[in-house]
Amino acid sequence: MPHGLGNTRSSLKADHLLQTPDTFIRTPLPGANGVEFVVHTGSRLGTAFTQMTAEFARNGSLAPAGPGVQRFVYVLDGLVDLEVLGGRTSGALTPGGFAYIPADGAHQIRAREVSRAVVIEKRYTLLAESIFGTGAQANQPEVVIGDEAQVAPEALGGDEGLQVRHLMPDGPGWDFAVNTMTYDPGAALAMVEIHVMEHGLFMLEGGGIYRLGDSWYPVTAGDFIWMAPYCPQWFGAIGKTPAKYLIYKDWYRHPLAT
Ligand code: UGY
Ligand code: MN
Repeated sequence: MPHGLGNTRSSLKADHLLQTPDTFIRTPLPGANGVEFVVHTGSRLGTAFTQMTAEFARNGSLAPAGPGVQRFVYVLDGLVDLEVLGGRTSGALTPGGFAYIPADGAHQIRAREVSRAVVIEKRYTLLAESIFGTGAQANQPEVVIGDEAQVAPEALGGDEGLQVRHLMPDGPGWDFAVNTMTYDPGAALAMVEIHVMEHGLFMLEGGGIYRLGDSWYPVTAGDFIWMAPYCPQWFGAIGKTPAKYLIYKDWYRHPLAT
């Protein structure tokens, strides 16, 4: 029965959202042409970042990010052209390709064919607002274009079964991180994490069990998860193929920074 008699794995609680594809509703957004969005999380849910899946028709294009807003794009399917205006940089992103555009960086994103991409946006928190009483200098974020397959993995806490790829540069200039985490079948986080950072997570491959707060959920490729600050979290991979997810977190800012 298509409606499943009201059943879904999706669940919204005060400190987390599991959103499964059967509950996705598409919406247009102003300025974008030929793109439908699944807005997974954002200010309406009380998060400090926005995460969406953008579904592009051929030639579909995104509007610029808002003033002061950084953008990160990770291509899931298709072929997406990025041009950073001023002739400085451009790239053709295929699945696993990603790009970061700093706040107010003029750019164009257009799909050359039917495509799908994760789009994460966050208002930039100036370092000066976060280091109280100092005039510390830091690298200003710059455009990043990359391919996840070319990023060297690191074993998490020495566990070779759990490989992390850091897609963003790390340093005081950058106020968020996006990583992929790949779990061999049977691999798991070594601990239940409880931390100040919030997460947006998109399941790319495989599946397993996610603990969120006091609930345990079966999750699989295509699912989205939001975890609020301090949401207890743990994942164990189940199945005969690796489980992999893309995960956002706010990073490197004093908790009193706006
Ligand atoms: O980076 C993280 O906090 C990551 N280990 N969290 C997670 O996978 N839920
Ligand atoms: Mn975490």
